[in-house]
Amino acid sequence: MKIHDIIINIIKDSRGQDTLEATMSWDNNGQSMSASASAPSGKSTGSHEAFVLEPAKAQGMFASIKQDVLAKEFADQKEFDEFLITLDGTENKSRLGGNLILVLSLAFAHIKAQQEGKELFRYIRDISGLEIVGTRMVRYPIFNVINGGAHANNKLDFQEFQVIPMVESFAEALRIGKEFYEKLGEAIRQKFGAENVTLGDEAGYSAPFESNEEAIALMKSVIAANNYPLRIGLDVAATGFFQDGGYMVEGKRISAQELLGMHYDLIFRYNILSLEDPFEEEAFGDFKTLYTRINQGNLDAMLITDDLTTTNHTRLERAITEQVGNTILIKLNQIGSLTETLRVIRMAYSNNWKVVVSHRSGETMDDFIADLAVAVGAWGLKSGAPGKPERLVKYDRVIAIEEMIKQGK
Ligand code: 2PG
Ligand code: MG
Repeated sequence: MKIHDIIINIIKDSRGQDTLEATMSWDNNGQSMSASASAPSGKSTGSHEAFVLEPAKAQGMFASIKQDVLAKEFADQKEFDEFLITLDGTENKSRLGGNLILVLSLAFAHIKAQQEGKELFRYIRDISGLEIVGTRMVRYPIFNVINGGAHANNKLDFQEFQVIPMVESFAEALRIGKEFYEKLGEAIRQKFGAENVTLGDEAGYSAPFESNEEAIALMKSVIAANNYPLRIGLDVAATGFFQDGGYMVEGKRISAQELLGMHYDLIFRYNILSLEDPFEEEAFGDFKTLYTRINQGNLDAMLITDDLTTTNHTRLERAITEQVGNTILIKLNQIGSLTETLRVIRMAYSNNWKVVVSHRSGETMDDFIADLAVAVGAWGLKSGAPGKPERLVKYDRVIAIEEMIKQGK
């Protein structure tokens, strides 16, 4: 694949912050074709994530390598990504920037899919090295309907309070998710007064809840009142309230042991389906203790690692060896290229782990993660509440793909 031109622009993300967008063009027998990709950004970032280079600096950096990239011909995605990774030469992509490498990697995937005459999800599936049977889709959307932690200005320590529709079709799941989101909004406004309710970074509600459990209990009451087929999930994002060896929960410092008891109790009483980052990003041992107790108690809760594993092969290897959970959160920009992301997913699957593909709290209108989630047959796609365009485009793209697959495309 010969790239004709690449332009790196700076655009705004959903928080109004600068981020990178790459537009790549190629020559299709005299006709110019192009595609763009942009980088999201996290707020509760793990320390082991790829380095984010300030967008203006990344633009300058790109200017210095542009001719090298355009001069080469790339056989495939792997060759392209590895070329950039080698050019960068650092452990965490700090020279070129993980964000710069990522937008280039994703834009390349788009134009390579164009060249091969494939939809993006088909292209990703074909290069993934995974054996996904038939038309297996992403299984569940995960809607973050109440925002706390770093994503909202309220007292909630936990970052994300989610619902997951237990239905077959993704379109039906989205319909239920939207309906629940509206009903929950009414209940929250009624409880706290409309003037005290806002939206957090991921379009979930933010309100003056006194405790994490109060938020969960309200969700549960709306689910029960309407008989929705919804299970509850949480992203605790515990690194965010880990201080001097303890966890600051509801104004009190508690130990890992006490937090573990709190998690187990919530899982048990609210039939929680998924629990992400219940402890801080280095607490492999505490993850393992909780995971063991979940299994011993025969609870069907999934334990998801995000900041603990940061879509990183070495971190996942350790998590698997130490048996700390059963699901990895996948974020392209934590590692910084499509090739490395697919490698992590292969490793997860070959060790019977599940995969949840995720957005970031600072997002753009780029819907690449929807194609990725479908391509790898992810268990879940986490893209916030169905309430803001940058969140909805991802869910809508899955539904569009679902239609294409039905029509045999
Ligand atoms: C998370 C993410 C996305 P952020 O912790 O899972 O919801 O948040 O992008 O701020 O790291
Ligand atoms: Mg998380």
